Amino acid sequence: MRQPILTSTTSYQSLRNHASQAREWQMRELFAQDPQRFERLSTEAAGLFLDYSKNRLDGRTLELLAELARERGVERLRDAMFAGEKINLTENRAVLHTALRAPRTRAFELDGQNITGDVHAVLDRIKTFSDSVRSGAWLGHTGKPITDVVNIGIGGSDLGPKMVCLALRQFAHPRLAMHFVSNVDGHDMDAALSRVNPETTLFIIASKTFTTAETMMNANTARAWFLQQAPEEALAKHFVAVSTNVEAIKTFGIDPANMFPFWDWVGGRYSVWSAIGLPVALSVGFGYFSDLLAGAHAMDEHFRTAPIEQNLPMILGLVGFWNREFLDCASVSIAPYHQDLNRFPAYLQQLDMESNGKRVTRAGDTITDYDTGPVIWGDVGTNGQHAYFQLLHQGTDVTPIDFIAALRPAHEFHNHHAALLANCFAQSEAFMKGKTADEVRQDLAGQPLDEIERLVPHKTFPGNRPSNTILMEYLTPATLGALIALYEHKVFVQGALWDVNSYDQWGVELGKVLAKKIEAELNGEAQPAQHDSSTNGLIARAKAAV
Ligand code: G6Q
Repeated sequence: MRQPILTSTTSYQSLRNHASQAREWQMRELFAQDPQRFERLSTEAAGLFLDYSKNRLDGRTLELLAELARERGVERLRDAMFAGEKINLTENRAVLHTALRAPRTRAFELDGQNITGDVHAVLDRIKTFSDSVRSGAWLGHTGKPITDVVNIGIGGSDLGPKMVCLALRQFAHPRLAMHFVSNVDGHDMDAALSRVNPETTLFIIASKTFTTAETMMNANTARAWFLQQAPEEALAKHFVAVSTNVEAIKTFGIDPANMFPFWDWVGGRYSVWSAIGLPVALSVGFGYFSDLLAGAHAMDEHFRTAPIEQNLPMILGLVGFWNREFLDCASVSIAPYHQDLNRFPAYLQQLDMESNGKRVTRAGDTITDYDTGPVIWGDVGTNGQHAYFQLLHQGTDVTPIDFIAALRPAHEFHNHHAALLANCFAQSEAFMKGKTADEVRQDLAGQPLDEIERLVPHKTFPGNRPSNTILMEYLTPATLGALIALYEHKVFVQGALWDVNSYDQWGVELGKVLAKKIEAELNGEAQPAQHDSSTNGLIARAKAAV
């Protein structure tokens, strides 16, 4: 159904009027005027605490944003997603990653069928398989236990399991080393194969479609490498597949008994909860994998039932929408102050940008008068502080930041943890407060006056720069699950506000076909086609170098 254009809605127009004043607000003053600001603008659920008080908004802003969410039917669309309606309109698919993390007792309907049984049947197989690899009962073809797992996949079939395995390294099995090969660049495969022994390596070919060119090339290379050192019948002990495409798996030579299925209603970037999470179950064990799912489910229940004003994903989505739409913030920086979350920004980059990087509405109308998904980027603190935080503090663009931290460490170097948290909190304070010219003058007191005045503009910080802080007690499978689900639903909320289909990815599909023609030309299998002079020139240089 065609929605009214976002900018024509009553609540959007009220927000626009409100924003003309809010743009002038100084957060320093908002904090000074309201000693309860932190209490009022923070909330918690599913083991996560969200402080959103360091944003340029007040209670009225939030009321208006909640009104907008109601007018845009965000709750209605959320309910449709949970009910298995085919809200991915361009692919005519349901969006049911939430069903992957629901308990056995909870029914999820798709086309009148309860799918929870299918989900748990695959989970049971993941448990049996991961238990046997971890215990050492599953043996390689020469009778040795598995020591290395190589996951071959790309995009959604790589980023999630890789990020989670790194984040949960404290829980990992000591005998099993995890490797992830995604890039078609042979250096990626070369690096992994140089570290493993075919007798003790398990390859997981992870591809929803089982047609993705990079993954197929990598899978074939891994198989050829393996078969140079082992007989054909050994494949069954060393190659398993995760996919929705049984036929393609058989053609590749993997026994369907070694295939872990999932379904077309699971989007690639939402698939870590499915069999695509097999590397996670192998690394941390099925018990912790279940805790990851349970943490996400707790966030699902919160998202599904809590009123907008107390709903973490709604709030995070609405505040981000405010920054993007009314304060002109074109990017968001993700700053986990936790080394084990070092792949989290890359993971969110795909989740958010592939979902909401769209320029037409769900009905196909071109969006001309508002902005959609921002650029997502970042790195762990404190590293980022010594690199790009300069631009965040003093550049001409205002970039909101999400700080993420665990209150307690999983190590015993407590002085390190105090230093880490101190940096995290000090940064958000500095972004909010900035440093006035008078404060700089006080700092420089004692130096010659003309020298002070020369330095003042350089050492002044505008402040008033927005940030959220998300805290958890420990980084555990459950809190990580809740954190990922929080961002999934945030992306949902923003997609609903912007009226874009967050669940297709035609830009990614384009990439899957684009290179084929040139690859054939580079390999001499096709005559050079008529490209532009730049592309022709580049192809010619590459051919000359062979
Ligand atoms: C995710 C995207 C994309 C996809 C990869 C891999 O939402 O669609 O990143 O996951 O292109 O696709 P396959 O799993 O089909 O190989």
